[in-house]
Amino acid sequence: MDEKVWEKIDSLIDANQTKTIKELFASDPDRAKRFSLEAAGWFLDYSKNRIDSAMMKALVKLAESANLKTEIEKMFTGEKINVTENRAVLHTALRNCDPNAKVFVDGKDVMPGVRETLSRMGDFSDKVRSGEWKGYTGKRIKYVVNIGIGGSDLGPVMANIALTPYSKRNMKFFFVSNVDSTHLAETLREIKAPETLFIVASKTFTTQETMSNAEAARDWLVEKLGSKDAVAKHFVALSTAEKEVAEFGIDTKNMFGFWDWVGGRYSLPSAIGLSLMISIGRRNYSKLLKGYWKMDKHFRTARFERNMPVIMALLGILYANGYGAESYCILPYDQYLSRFPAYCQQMDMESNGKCVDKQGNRVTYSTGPIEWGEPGTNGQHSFYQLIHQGTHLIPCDFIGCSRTHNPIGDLHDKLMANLFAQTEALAFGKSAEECRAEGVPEELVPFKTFEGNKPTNTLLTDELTPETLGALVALYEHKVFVQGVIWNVYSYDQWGVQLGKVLAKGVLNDLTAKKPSGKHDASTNQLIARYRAAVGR
Ligand code: G6Q
Repeated sequence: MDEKVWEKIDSLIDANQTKTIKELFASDPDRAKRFSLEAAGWFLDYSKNRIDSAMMKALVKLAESANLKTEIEKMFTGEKINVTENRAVLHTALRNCDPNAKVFVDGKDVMPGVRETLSRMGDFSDKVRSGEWKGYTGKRIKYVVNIGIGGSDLGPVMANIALTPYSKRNMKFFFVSNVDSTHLAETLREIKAPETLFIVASKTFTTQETMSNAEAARDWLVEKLGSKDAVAKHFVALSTAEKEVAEFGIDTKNMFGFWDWVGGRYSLPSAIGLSLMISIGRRNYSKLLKGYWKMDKHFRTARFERNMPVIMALLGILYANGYGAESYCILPYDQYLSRFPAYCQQMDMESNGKCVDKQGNRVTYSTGPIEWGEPGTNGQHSFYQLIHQGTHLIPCDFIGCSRTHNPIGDLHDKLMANLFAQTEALAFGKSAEECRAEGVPEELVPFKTFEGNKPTNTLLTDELTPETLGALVALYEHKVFVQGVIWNVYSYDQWGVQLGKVLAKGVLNDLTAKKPSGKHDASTNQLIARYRAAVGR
């Protein structure tokens, strides 16, 4: 990161140390308006942050000094910015709705393939939704089970919940990810084989968890329907690995492909979104892509001072690197976004959880923050206490929708009142004087005082729709991208995940072999021995 720019930011932090968010509001009546903007159906109010115009200027310099503009173009135009895997990073091509767009990788336009897959997915989901696609015994599909993990699970799960109001209510959707047999077993209890479609979602088609669950599901289906021929009617694959898909026994006509330039955690708008498309239909799925695309265009073209993902990224960097904040909270005040924090957690922590810069040196500053969150108002009755009065600085994003899909009495007013009230309380707190004026006994004043000055962003949309969901996901994707550029880390590899995949194989051999190798450390050997004894090996 540019040290000169950081000197400026640090000096502004020092100068502002005594200026609380409350004082910043008091001295600037236009503040709320100035530090707000709209893009792709979302309104961002970032005025409740520890910033003024000088700070925002310095932060924008940070982006400029990292050549952000050039880096954005590199991503959108298919340059191989995922250097350690020698791959382009083109999730933006998946939702490029311009019918004339061309995007080249290795001299080949990828857009015809993107459009062709989308159209095949559309035809297939139409057939499943209408009942034209029949199972082996001639029954229509009622249950869809997506088997995948990580990037091949979290996006579809999050979006399926988020877009429930648009879902086909006479069908049921399940997501099996964990290699814990309980996950599959409990799902199998809920479904009927003749009416079930299994979607095996795996970019590599080699992931232990997914393949084990898929094989077990295939055995279950064959046993229930009495023939291996049933597999073709009940299994489809979402993958980049045609050979492995065929080996599994899935007809490659029923395989929906994608490409190595789609990272797992960015793959929701690829074939990985098939379960969602079946649920909400191809038209709503197109609207989701349109929402993504709107945010993509905003990100690519808006100047940094008015660029929503850039602003959110810069604010995150201010707290992580300027104030030493270690974590960061995402708080959706919409039950349909209940899995959005978990989805962002993977996207952010897998992308920027890196301690080595692009030159291969250990970084001297903190990178990706610990990200967490729960839907409001539940969190208010658990961990908000620590955000209000604990010793950690935890910047928060509050996300809300002005209209609910389910109006019941004044519940929605109450929900939104809570959202706004929390951001107000976090920013402005309650002083000792205010407590005394309320008649709080002197001995309780220290406990009932709220420092305030806690930074929050508020994101508002009129309604959660396929389009606004797409835009929201793209917003966070691009925020992560910008931070990766400024931290100078490779955001699109995940060697830590790969390590886990390799390690588990070695240990599995030792759990099941006649004699364990004893090659591990003393603790791991002991745990392996204890497990073997308990299961009688
Ligand atoms: C995502 C990661 C990881 C991946 C899973 C599943 O960016 O690479 O979460 O999505 O490990 O991988 P497969 O899709 O290959 O099964």
